[in-house]
Amino acid sequence: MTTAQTTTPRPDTNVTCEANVDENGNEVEYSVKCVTVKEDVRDAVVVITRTTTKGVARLDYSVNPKRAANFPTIQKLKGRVFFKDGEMTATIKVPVKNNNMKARVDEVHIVEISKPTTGKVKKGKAEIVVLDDD
Ligand SMILES: [Ca+2]
Ligand SMILES: [Ca+2]
Repeated sequence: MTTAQTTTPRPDTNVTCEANVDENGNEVEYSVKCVTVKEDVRDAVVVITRTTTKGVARLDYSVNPKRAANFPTIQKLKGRVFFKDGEMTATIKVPVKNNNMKARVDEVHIVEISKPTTGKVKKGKAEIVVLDDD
């Protein structure tokens, strides 16, 4: 008859928290920047910055209208964005559909980042402004 082995819980050395803190030992923070584009830009490139280059990370993002134009060029969007090891910035490409219609107002959308796999969100919301060219 075998006796059940009793194991003492030990710290799991496979778990690494290196991506949670920056070089100064502070918790990693993510910020998203506002961007203004012309309607014929094809993609509005939204830049997310983090306070480290270490480790991989993933965030969720969403794009929603704040001030909708009468002829919108950006659709609602949801997705995920990834940081590779060594990268301090990651980008979201938001497709912009050019049209021939004159907008009453330039449209404004809110891009929001959330749920980073490491660290925390510092500035989670930014505007995408699309300038009409008709
Ligand atoms: Ca146009
Ligand atoms: Ca237009």
